[in-house]
Amino acid sequence: MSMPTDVRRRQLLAGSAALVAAPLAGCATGAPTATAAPAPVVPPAAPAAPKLPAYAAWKDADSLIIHSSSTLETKRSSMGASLVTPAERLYVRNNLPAMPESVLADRDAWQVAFEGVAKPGTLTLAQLKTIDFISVATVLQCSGNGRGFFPHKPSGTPWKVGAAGCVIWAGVPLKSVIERLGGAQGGMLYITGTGGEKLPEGVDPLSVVVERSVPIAALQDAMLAWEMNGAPLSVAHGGPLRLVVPGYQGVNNIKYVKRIALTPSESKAKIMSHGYRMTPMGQKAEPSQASVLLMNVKSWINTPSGDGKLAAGPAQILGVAFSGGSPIKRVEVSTDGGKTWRDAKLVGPDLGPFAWRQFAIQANLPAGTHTLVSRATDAAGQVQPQQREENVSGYGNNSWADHAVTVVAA
Ligand SMILES: Nc1nc2c(c(=O)[nH]1)N[C@H]1C(S)=C(S)[C@@H](COP(=O)(O)O)O[C@H]1N2
Ligand SMILES: [Mo]
Repeated sequence: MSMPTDVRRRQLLAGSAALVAAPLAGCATGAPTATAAPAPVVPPAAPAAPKLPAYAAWKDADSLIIHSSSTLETKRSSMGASLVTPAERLYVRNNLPAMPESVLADRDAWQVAFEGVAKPGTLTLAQLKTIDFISVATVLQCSGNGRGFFPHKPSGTPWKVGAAGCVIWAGVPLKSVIERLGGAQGGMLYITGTGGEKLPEGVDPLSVVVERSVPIAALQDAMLAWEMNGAPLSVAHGGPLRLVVPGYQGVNNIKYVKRIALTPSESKAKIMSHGYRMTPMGQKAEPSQASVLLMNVKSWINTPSGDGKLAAGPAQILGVAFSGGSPIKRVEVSTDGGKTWRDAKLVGPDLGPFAWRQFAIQANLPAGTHTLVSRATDAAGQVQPQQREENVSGYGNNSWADHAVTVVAA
């Protein structure tokens, strides 16, 4: 089913009460859409268009898979081919309901408490802006990106490739703020960031607060960002102020950051102690298991996306590759599911080790079915593996086989 048809049909049917009540099975059925039946035709299994949540109403719904009001995924076919992901298409993931729009009423008045430094205290965003400045491009990726390819169907959003984007931040280096506050107190091993969401009442705050600790070495690159892609940070992406830890998995990039503490140990919050752990199959999550910290080397193809028709013959294959802060050195592409490989060209601007690199390669795709895969290697010599690392919650999937695009050229 081609996308424009789908979109038109959704528009045609929007507002139909009968449709809203219909089962959401349409896309998977492969039901023909180009029948010559007389109008009005309401295909029995037509999908109701899920709506964007209010805090993200400005996003481009056609580019997104709306899993829920707190999980929006960029379609593979909407990743674009010019490096930076537009905010309108960038994925969203909220563990707690997004903060109200009112937090943006007076951005400069936003306060952050700093602890574990020689001179602890609270600084406003206005004050933070006077300390120093940095702008960095990073890949923002949920550690559950690719969960949808795990055969055991872990609980959580079944993201495929679109819980990731490459964006440009502007803000202040955290290091400069810490220096301004007299430097770290002795014995501090972690940077612990706390989200500003209002917590539900009647539950242990540690069971719900979004608070993550990253090794203090991350101070080298960490920043407090108030702008993304040239615009003041939206509530959807953590405005007015967000902790950005370049190279680290999404969850470590704390939105609405209200507290930064240098700490001798990891946060006791559940999202740190038991959430986001690489729990081996058949086991329970425990603090002793690896936490999702640095991103691993990964790439995938976005064009062709597998949606729509592909004309047999010469084709342009495009995709993205990144690692957790080591530059991408090489991307190989295979059009036969990994039997034979050729080196792709790295193209487009190089926005540094935390951004993704685009790659391109021309291929001849005769009529038939082709399995397109890509495999990235970073400057540290890490090679994207064929297989995912199995784990209970489906984190860290960088398997090249799982990210294959199957196309039928005709
Ligand atoms: N305060 C706060 N920060 C948060 C979260 C959250 O729920 N609350 N979710 C985390 C997770 S799991 C991810 S993947 C990213 C998502 O960032 P985005 O919604 O801007 O794409 O934010 C992280 N930071
Ligand atoms: Mo995430």
